[in-house]
This record gives sequence, C-alpha cells and structure tokens, in this order.
Amino acid sequence: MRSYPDHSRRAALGVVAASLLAVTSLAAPAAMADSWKYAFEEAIHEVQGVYATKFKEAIEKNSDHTVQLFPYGTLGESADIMEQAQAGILQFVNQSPGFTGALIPEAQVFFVPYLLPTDQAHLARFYKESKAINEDFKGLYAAQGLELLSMYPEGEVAMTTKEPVTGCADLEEVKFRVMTNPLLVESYRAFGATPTPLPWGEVYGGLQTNIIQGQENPTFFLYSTKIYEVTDHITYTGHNNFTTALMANKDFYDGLSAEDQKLIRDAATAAYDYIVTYQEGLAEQELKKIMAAKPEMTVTVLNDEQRACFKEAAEEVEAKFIEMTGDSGKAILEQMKADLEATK
Ligand code: 6CS
Repeated sequence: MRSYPDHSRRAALGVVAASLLAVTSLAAPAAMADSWKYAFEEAIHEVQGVYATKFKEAIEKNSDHTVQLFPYGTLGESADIMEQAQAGILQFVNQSPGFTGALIPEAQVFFVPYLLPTDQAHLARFYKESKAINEDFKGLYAAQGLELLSMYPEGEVAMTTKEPVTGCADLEEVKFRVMTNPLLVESYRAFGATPTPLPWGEVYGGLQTNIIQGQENPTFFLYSTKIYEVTDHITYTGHNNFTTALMANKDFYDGLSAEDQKLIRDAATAAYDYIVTYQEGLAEQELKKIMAAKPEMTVTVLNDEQRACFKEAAEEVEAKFIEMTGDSGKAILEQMKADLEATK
C-alpha cells in the first residue's frame, strides 16, 4: 500500500467518498434498516477483523441493520480510514492509538513503556473497567468528532530485527520502524535506536530493502504478515501491549435512536468479550507457526538485567509524555495507573 502525499490523499478521499455515497444513496430506501460501513487496520482473519466480524454478527442478529466491513488496504492506510470516519463517509473505524496519538496527544499514554502489564487476564479486566478508558478518553475522542466505543488488547509487542537484541546497546544505529506517533518515536530514541515512523504498508518492503532494520508488533501479526521472512530475531522486552480502539463517527452516533445506540454498545461489548477469549494462547500458537516456517529464527525473552536499560528509558519517556500533554495527560496517566492497580 502506498502512502499518498497530502494533496493526492485528499483527492483519493474524494473518490472514495463519491463511490461510497453513491452506494449509500442507491441502497437507502426510506426503510428503517440501515447499512453501516466499518473499516479497520488489519485483514479479516487478524484480531481486528475477528472483532469486527463479531460486531457485525451482533448488529445483524439483533436488528435489521447491516454492517459492511472494509479490511486493511481496501480504503487506504490507517490515516485514510480515520479521515473517512471523521468526514462521516464511514460510520465506524478501528484505529490503534499508535496512529490516533498524532490526533489525540493523550492517546500516546499507551506508549509509556512498562505502563501496561503483559498479563492478558489483567489487561482484559483493565480495558473493560478502566475509568480512564471508559470515561476520560471518551471526551477527548469526542472533541475529534469520534464516539469511542471500545479499547481492547492485541497482545504483547515483540521486536523483530535483523541482528540479535539483548539490550539497548544492540539497537544503536538500528533504523527501527514505529507507528506514526511522536511518543513512540521518543521511546525508541530513548531505547537507543533511530526511530523511523512509517505507515504499515511500507514495513515489509522497508525491511526487505534494508531501509529499516527492525519493527515491533504483537506475535500473531508477525506470523500473519510474514514479517518473520524479512527479520531474523524476535525479542520480548515486556515493554508494551498493543492497544486498539473502535470508534463511531460522533454525529452519526448522536443522531441514532437510544435503541440503536444500545444495539451498538452491546455489539461492542459482545465483540470485546469474544476477542479477549479468542486471544488466549494465540501468541504461543502463532510463535510455533513462525518457528515451523523458519526454524532458524531466534526468540529471546530478556531477563531482568537485560531489561534494565529499557526500564530506565521508560522514566524518560513518561516525563516526555507529560511535557507533551500537560495537566490533561498527567491526569489520564494517573487515572490509568489507579485503574491498573484496581484491576490487578
Ligand atoms: O504496526 C502497525 O502499523 C499495525 N499493527 C497492528 C497489530 N495492527 C494494525 C497496525 O496498522
């Protein structure tokens, strides 16, 4: 997938808008049943696609409405689908804070290293019950024209690199791809690497041509996107879990009946419950598939001593987050810490 310069992206957006609106007007008799469009950043069989499929099933089972799913690439990159959702061309968009952080600075909190645990059961309780997520972030997303419906985990992120990594020193001179998020850039700078923000579509080719030499993602994604073909070492530092979020266009959501709003919230809850169970054991299972496909791949789980420099860097990144976001970010960070403690 190419990334477009701003002007041609707007033109591309216009073409997508025109064709989607044409479909809407043809398919919209004055009946009660609506057809809603939902785009996400992954393929249909990846975690966001499985979540989206469950959401669609719940909507279609409990109403006359239909949901049309648009997996990664069908409407462009992550930034493109966010623009389309904000413009009201799409009713739903799934975007990770890795990209939303550029739009909502406080959402970068998910990239303060070692803030989130790697324990999946703890995470499952946290996203569901957290005040920061279910109340505080709602207002911040609303200010960008988005109704935040759910945040959910996609698994511990692992680094994949061309050379082995056993500490920060091994990241020196490594051009490390990160999502387009200023705090993630700061993290990898603090880890000692040369951070390189890129949209997802440029990662495989970038590794293949050695423009970049590393990237991070959850284990299932390393297998499904075949990133193991273009990197040789997997390293678990425990520094983060991948967070993602489902949102609706706020004007669309506010214009719905209370009954339809409940239908959507219930579908998001059903999809959430399904996806956390679906991911139990997923990372281990997908790691085995990587090893079967490429037995020479090395897998290293860093010990406490090896993690020390990443943990030291985390303090610097947390301070940077507060510097970037001020009182609002500080309040979210403190609330997240309290929520994590309460859901232990
Ligand atoms: O690294 C990325 O850009 C992608 N990673 C995941 C797990 N999902 C979508 C996102 O675009």
